[in-house]
Amino acid sequence: MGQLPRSVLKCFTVASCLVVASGAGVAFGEGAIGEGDPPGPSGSPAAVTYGGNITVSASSGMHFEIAGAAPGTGHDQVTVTGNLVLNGTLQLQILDGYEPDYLTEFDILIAGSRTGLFKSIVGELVHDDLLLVPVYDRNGLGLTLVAAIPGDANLDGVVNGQDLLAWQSGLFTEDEWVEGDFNLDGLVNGLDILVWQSHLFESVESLGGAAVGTGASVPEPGVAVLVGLGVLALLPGRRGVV
Ligand SMILES: [Ca+2]
Ligand SMILES: [Ca+2]
Repeated sequence: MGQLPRSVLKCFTVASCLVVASGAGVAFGEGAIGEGDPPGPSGSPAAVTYGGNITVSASSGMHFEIAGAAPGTGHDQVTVTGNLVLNGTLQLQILDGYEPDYLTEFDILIAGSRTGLFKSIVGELVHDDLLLVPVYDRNGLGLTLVAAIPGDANLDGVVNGQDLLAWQSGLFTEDEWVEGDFNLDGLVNGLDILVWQSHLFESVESLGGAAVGTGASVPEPGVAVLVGLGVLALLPGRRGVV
């Protein structure tokens, strides 16, 4: 029997635990998610369904263990049948040195309806060229993690001009990875393009990785010109810092 909400909805301290679970309040599933503080390295991923509504407060968050691609056995998955309101911190813990193939997807949250986003993320970095990025409502309502190359906004396995276009369209107005928030700080601005620039033309193939899904395409040589000409001019207040 799964344990909700305390074990699933990670409270960083009891005093700051402002997560509210309401509605039918029936939790079922196997194992528990996010037990312990912090969870041990030998934790056990689980899939749990909560038959109500869950609201995550700004001072709290949710914790997910990732050790494989299969929900419930490889990684934590929480299904909320009601409304899910997100805020606070998304805390990821990669177990046992797991290194997913590029573009592997992990549906960690499934919701009847969803509003809000996690405002910060920890534990997303697998290594310098691979991280788990949050993508909302990718496979139905909820949250999916995608194993991505830094800067790959459209998640096609290559960092190129198409990702620059995504960043441009999201500049100063959007707040998600697919819109150009490459450093995952909730803002799309000049700092993100530095991430994109440092990984430009990297692909799953060039990194020696195995791709899941659509695979990599050929980079566009012409993008380098765009980088040199205009990008640094879009770094507000960074003169002398970068
Ligand atoms: Ca791309
Ligand atoms: Ca950003």
